Amino acid sequence: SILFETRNAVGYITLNRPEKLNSFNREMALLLQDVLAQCQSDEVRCVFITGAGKGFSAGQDLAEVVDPEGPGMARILSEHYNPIVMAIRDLQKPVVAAVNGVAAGAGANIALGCDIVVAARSASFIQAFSKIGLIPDSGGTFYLPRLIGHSKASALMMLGDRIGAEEAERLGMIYRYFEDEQFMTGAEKIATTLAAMPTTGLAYTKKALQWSFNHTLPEQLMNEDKLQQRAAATHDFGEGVQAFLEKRAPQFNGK
Ligand code: LHQ
Repeated sequence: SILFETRNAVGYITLNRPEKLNSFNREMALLLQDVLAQCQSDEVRCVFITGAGKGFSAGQDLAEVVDPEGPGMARILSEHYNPIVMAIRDLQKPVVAAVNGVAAGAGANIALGCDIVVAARSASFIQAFSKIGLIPDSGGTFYLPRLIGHSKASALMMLGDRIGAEEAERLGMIYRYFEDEQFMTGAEKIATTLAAMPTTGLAYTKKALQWSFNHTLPEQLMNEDKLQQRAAATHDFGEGVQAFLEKRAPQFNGK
């Protein structure tokens, strides 16, 4: 239920249960954790997550929740979604969510926990949880208010409205949308561009942004200083400066 391949230093992950709109059952959640762990390899310099078929992901497979043989509520977050959200956050490289169609519930919030979220114009986002009596999970209550502000996050999470990709871009929930015909090319271009950039510098950028969620300005300035010195010690910084001075294209190796 997950496809994974590495091309041009991009780890392409495809959620692949299209007949159920790529809703997550235990198998797919554990497989996603496996492939995210494989993405720690230095050969992968950018991770790309998309969905097979017409949806991105409809969130939790609701049939599994009521299945007496299923994992049960006590395990779904701790064993399925929380490790996925943390794995995306902890990967030392950019993770791009390419939202090809509807992203609902945990499917929406896994996307929002990625570093760059792009969507096809026909894609949509639904905080579907409230409609079945649940609370938004998979990091949604952390990321969404930080992305679009408390009032909009609160309304979207309580009403469970479906919002389109254009609106999601306007709200600042996602980086941008592409027309459907240009979507895959545009999204993959972002990933291949990132995969050829200074990976370590991007990893420090990701760290510094995460740090800003719960630190003061003086702490943040100190952290920028520390990370900047580490960035300046990388091969890619040397190469970037050298290439600029020699008026040639840089050859970054990610280190
Ligand atoms: C599905 C699902 C689905 C199973 C479509 N499950 N089959 C955490 C902790 C523990 C418990 C619960 O959850 C969580 C986290 C969560 O993610 S909660 C939120 C769960 N997700 C939802 O409530 C969304 C449910 N889905 C929908 O509302 C619709 O499917 C949307 C609006 C996403 C898409 O609508 P349509 O484009 O009209 O597609 P569809 O409804 O016809 O779905 C296509 C098929 O996929 C259909 O199967 P069928 O056999 O009838 O063709 C659906 O039953 C199945 N499917 N979502 N979550």
